[in-house]
Amino acid sequence: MLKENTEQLSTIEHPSLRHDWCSEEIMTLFCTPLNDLIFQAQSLHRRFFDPNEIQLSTLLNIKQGGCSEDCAYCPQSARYNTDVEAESLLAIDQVVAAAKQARKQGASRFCMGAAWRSPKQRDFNRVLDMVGAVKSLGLETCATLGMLTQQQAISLKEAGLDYYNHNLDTSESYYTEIISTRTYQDRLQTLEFVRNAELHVCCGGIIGMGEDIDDRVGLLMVLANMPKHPESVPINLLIRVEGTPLASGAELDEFDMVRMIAVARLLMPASYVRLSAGRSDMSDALQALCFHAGANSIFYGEKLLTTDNPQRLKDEALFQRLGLRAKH
Ligand code: SAM
Ligand code: DTB
Ligand code: SF4
Repeated sequence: MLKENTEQLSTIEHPSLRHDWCSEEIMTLFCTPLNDLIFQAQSLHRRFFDPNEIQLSTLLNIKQGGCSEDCAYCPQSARYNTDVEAESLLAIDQVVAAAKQARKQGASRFCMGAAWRSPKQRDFNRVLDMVGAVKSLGLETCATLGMLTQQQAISLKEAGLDYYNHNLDTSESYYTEIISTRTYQDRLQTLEFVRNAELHVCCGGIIGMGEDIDDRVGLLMVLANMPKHPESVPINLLIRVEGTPLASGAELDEFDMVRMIAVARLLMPASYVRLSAGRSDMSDALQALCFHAGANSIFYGEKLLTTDNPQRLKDEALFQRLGLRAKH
């Protein structure tokens, strides 16, 4: 079935996509009765995607812990006392073995994450080799390594990288409550370098960090008004990890996740919206509602970076019950 998003993953966007959203319009969507919002999102979703197909990405933490940054949500920051041990960069063989396993289990994309502010040259050269090796297995490749220079983005593209993940996390104004060691502008700069290098952009954020609806509006407005929408938009539910400053925040109303996904779907209809971190704490029914609201991608495999993700067999059973298929 030919869907309208076939153009999104090429260089030209579908002509109906908008990049001029204002905050009032987005707020109106957030305040729409849930039944109406989901109906709108699901209707638009069907114009661009097969509604029963879900893209699967498997994550591997190639460099765990010991990070210099102070992101208040993150168990890998060296500033917080969490259970996460600092380790050195994995060897290429270890990465290739994990990628083969992910491919065997049905993932279409393999995402390599490193707990860095930005990559150092020696490490970076090894990551380039990892990207080439994973690409040659026939998997789509994604990396999230922190801030990049323009040249690093170009080198990653040349090595065979398909996607670069770099999240804005929240609105520009709430960002300073969460991270002090780099600015929103720094993040936007890296995203621009990634785009210039003709890599696909994977960019989203986290809800449940104590932000208000205006901050969710602000984040989605920045994403939707980029010159080109990110091809992939991960929506993470904060995992409250013991030892991090956000460990004891208030729990979120679960329908907030559904709304966030539905609004992301309406603003960026040709993008993959990923129901990302936090699925381990969600019921099957809530996840089903998120898919109905337009989520069409997940992280697949028992582990995210340092925290648990649903067991593979549990996800397979859920897909079976919902009649969902993995995208190849
Ligand atoms: N160090 C790189 C960076 O920050 O750009 C890449 C890895 S970093 C762990 C990738 C993303 O994971 C963060 O931007 C954030 O959105 C997400 N993340 C980290 N800890 C999380 C948590 N406790 N709950 C939900 N999402 C989290
Ligand atoms: C994204 O948006 N979420 C992923 C991935 N991109 C790198 C990471 C989630 C991390 C959750 C906390 C952890 O496992 O350490
Ligand atoms: Fe470091 Fe990334 Fe965690 Fe921030 S989110 S502390 S940059 S690993």
